[in-house]
Amino acid sequence: METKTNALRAELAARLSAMYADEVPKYGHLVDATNRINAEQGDGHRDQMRLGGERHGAVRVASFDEMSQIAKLFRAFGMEPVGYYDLRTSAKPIPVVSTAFRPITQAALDASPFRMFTSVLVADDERFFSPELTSEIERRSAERQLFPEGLDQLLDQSEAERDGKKLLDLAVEVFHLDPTPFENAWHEELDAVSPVASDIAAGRSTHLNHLTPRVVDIDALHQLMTNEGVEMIEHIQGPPKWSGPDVLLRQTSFRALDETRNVIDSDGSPGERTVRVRFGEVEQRGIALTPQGRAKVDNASGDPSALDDALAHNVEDLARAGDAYVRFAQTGTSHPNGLNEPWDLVEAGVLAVVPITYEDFLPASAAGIFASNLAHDGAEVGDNSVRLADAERLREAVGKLHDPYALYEAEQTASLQTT
Ligand code: OOG
Ligand code: NI
Repeated sequence: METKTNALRAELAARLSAMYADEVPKYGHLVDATNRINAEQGDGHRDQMRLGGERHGAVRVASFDEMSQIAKLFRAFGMEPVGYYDLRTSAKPIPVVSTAFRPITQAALDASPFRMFTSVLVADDERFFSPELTSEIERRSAERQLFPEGLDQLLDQSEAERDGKKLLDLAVEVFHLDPTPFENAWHEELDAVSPVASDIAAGRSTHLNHLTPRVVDIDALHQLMTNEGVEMIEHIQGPPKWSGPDVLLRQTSFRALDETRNVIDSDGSPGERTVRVRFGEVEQRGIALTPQGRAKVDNASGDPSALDDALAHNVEDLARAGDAYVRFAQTGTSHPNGLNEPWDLVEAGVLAVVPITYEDFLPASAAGIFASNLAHDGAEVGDNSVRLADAERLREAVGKLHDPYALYEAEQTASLQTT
């Protein structure tokens, strides 16, 4: 069953990629530039086999009920909710909270690492929305139907009896841009609060907001796209380029492009409106860091020399210092008597360490990606403090939120049991 699910996920990624390149042609250019860089520099990369097919996507939904539906859909593709991100706490607050649906076992990640960063509009956050606006968003979103006819019933079937081809067709439809005109005045009202709110809640359904291939050298990619005349966002998000191995996640994107959408004006006449919400992103993934390692990166605040001072410069020392997660693997050298500690065995050449790739997201980068691609910032929000209650609502909506650190820790521990 797992093999079938993995194949479905790989196929979903491929189908969405083709659909998105069709809807947003510049995305095709980005994938092409990424493939050129990976072809030049990808040889010997530890995740080489996963570079070509690696994509993450992003979608946004209007309510916690819709989040539940999306969770049900992704479960059929072997994608589980991992992590909680509150995008309202950033310098430019965005009225959403998010999780990422992704495979969680190493075998599933190797088969197809496709994941979806999924955000839900917190429509009742009074820092953004008036009570009237909240009830209007809630009323309209309760009437929406994210799933095409037949999808919900299909998801209720057992995996064995489910028609995989039908599942794929219907799933792709969920993320397709709905051409139905939306009400111009309603879009405007939401847009005044945040262009993210109008993107999510003005229409009748959701759509893919971006897709993201994985590149081995994001600085080279950023430069290449710029040289080829594509406007990129100003800064690569995430830890700076430094002299040690790649850590966590770095991301950049081409700027969201103007798209024309059909609208209905208040007098009922058809019209058009330009929106700028969809873009193409690229990511470079490095080793997963422990909370301690992560704190060191956060404290370095983007300064490469501070990072050089704070972290060891090779994978083995990063892991030995408790800053990064690794898998331990047998080298074939025989095991001397009396040695049991993993690091003693590494010293003796019995075990080697292999970095565990970071599979999650970074809230500051996610907020940066959101913010750099908006036509405008939206209304000023004074208070961007944390509201934990929404983490609980998200968890209830999706059933269970996996803790990313626990997954990496378990992977590292399991590798010791098989050595
Ligand atoms: C999500 C932005 C965050 C990432 O890669 O950090 C994200 C969105 O624009 O909906 O995808
Ligand atoms: Ni993204």
